[in-house]
This record gives sequence, structure tokens and C-alpha cells, in this order.
Amino acid sequence: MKHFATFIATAGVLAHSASAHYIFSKLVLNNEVSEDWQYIRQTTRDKCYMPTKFTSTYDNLTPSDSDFRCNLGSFSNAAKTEVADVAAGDTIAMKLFYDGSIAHPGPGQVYMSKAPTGKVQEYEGDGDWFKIWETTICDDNGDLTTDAWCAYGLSQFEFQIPENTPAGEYLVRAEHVGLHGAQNNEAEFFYSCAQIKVSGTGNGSPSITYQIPGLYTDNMTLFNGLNLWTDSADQIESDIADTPIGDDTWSGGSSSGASYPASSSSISSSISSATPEAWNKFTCGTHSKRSAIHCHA
Ligand SMILES: [Cu+2]
Repeated sequence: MKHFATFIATAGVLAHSASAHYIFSKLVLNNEVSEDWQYIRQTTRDKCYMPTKFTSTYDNLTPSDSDFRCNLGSFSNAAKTEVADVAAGDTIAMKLFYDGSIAHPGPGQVYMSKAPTGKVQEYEGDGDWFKIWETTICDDNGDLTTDAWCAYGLSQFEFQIPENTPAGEYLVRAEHVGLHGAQNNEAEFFYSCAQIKVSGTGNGSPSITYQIPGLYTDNMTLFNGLNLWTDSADQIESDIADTPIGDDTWSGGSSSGASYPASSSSISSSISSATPEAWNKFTCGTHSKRSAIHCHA
């Protein structure tokens, strides 16, 4: 597989195995984990967990396409995807398919976008997006090719829906970016969208909004030019600052500081032991049990 050949050639010093790919498929509400694709729009990709890239693409999908919003073909599954009830201020999580964990170095983000018609099952995500959660480098002296990044090893992103979020239906887009191929314009984007209905009396208004596509371009050094093996943490942080990933998150109120939640002990970070070969053999349908991999492999 071309991806792994590239991975080995450019990132041979990476200590982790190449069981590297992942996609958010489950929503965690009140500590209960949903089924795969119950509240998250399923992509139509054969291999749902493959990354989106600017070059050497899979399924011809790039961050410049409209399907960069919620992943390839996922709007075709919007109507059959449930809408989760969430109160503004609640903490929820988006969890990876197959008990996977994030095995690439890079930042993680959560964006939201309100359905203008009030019905998220009909919403393509072509409106405004705003960022509510962010995690980047948490240890400047750590290994920038692995766990200097707070997201490294996580199996889910846990985040709060800002208390001042206006009631309504929203897309919630969780994303992780692997930067290990950025020196070759091969940053890897892993993302999908949950459908939620926010209740409450919030009347906040996000200060920074984005359009997707348009959120990221490969003129940004973070995705095209950065080299995790040679650049300093300071350089990388400067490259981050030159992208929306460096913008403040919207917390719903007057405070504008980005929030960097400490890694929570409630976050499971078990490393997936699935081999690339196994990953290639299983399908992307509903699997609530990890052991299902053995049935499909
Ligand atoms: Cu990868």
C-alpha cells in the first residue's frame, strides 16, 4: 500500500507500529458509548479510516473538496444518522472506530456548525464553522514525532459544548491531523461529524468562523513544509499559529483563551494492536465489540 511505503521511507524513525489510521465513529454521552455511526455520519469510503491528504490522495479526496466537511459521501447517510440530545455546557466525547487510538503526531480540533434550517439531517455543512476545542503540543521537551502531542495515544476527544451555545441542531466535527508527512505535503486529516441537538438558553455568538473547504490550504507550512524530525517546538508552534488551529477556541462567553484540557484519567488510551493487514481486511460497518476484528480478519 502506497501510504505505508511512504510512511516507512519518510518516517522510519517513528517508534510506533503502523496501525496508524483511525476515524471517529462513536459519540459518548453521559459516559455511555453509542454504536458506530449511530450519531456520526458514516463515510462511503471502502476503508473509512483512511486519511484525507493534499497529495497522494485516497479516493481523490483533498481538504479542498466539500466532502472535507464530514468525510467522503457522508451527507448521503445524514438522514439515517440519529441526532443526539445534548444540553449546552455538557461534556461529550467522540470516540474512534474499533477501539483505535491516535498513533500519529499532530493537533486535534473540534468544530461546530449550526444547521440554518434547524434540521441537521438536511444540512451539508456549507455554513459557518467555529472551533470549540483544541489540543496541540503539551510537552515542548517531549518527542515531537510522538507523545509531545497531547492527542497522541488518545482513543477519544472529550470536550464541552460551550454553555452559551444557542439552542438548535449542529454538526460537530472532530479532527486529528497527522503531521509526520508534512515535509512532503502529505499531512493526514482524520475527521467525521456527529449530529447533535443543543438545548438551553445560550445566546453566544462565535467570534471567529470558517468555511469548509477553505479552512486549510497547502500554502500553510504546518501541512506542507514542516518537518517533525528537524523543526523545533517553537518553529512548529509558530506554524500552528499561522493556521486556524492556532486561533482561540470559542468558549461561549467573554473569555477568549484557548483551552487545553489536561489529559484526563477518564480518557482511555489503549493502543490498538491491529496490524495494517488486519485493518485492511475489516469492513467499516457497525462493530460494537473490539473482538469483531477477529471475525472479519
Ligand atoms: Cu497515516
